[in-house]
Amino acid sequence: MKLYSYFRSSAAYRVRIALNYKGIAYETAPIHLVKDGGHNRRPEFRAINPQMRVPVLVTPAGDVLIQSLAIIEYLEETHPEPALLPKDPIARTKVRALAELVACDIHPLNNIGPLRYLKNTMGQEQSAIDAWYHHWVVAGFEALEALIERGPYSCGDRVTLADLSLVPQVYNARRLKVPLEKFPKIVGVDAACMALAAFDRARPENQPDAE
Ligand SMILES: N[C@@H](CCC(=O)N[C@@H](CS)C(=O)NCC(=O)O)C(=O)O
Repeated sequence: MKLYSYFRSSAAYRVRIALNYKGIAYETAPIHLVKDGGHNRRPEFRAINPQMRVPVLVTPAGDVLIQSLAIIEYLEETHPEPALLPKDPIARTKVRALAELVACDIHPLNNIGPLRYLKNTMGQEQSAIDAWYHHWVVAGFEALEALIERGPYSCGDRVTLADLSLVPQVYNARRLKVPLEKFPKIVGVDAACMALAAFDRARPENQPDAE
């Protein structure tokens, strides 16, 4: 497997955790999202992913897969153990809901493309952009904090897809200095996950393109 990734990309971080957790070997193809206006915008990467985003996973058969949650579902179907989704349909839906709360409702508002648009096209000051970032993380985390029922992980005593979404978002929140004191359950889940080798190996600092 080949993973087009950027060390700080939280969507790629999700997929790195899934690959590690399931023990699937992969090579990293780094795509710098910032240098020279973003190497993801080069024609050679656009030919791989017309959306010009990471992650992209290329399977040994040459299939090109995009969108982190879809890629993780593919990994779950092809490498069912250890499972990232519970078998019970209600429990599965709850796990997916927490994963999507982060991946669909927090992350897109704070992604590099929209933030750049706020700055370059809408002419917003950095302080206004930081306030926007904090606002949407805090709104999402308030809901998540209420939805986490019991630890040590987001949905109980097993790692699930929900944790793969949460941990990269916590990393981003810390990097952008969002205060997390109001979210003890989220901080606890993050700590429990980071104690696992699969999560530790996936962290941005441990990537070949880390700066
Ligand atoms: N929904 C997508 C989001 C992918 C995404 O937006 N990736 C970001 C990095 S976290 C990216 O490549 N951004 C480049 C850009 O917007 O120019 C997923 O989950 O894979």
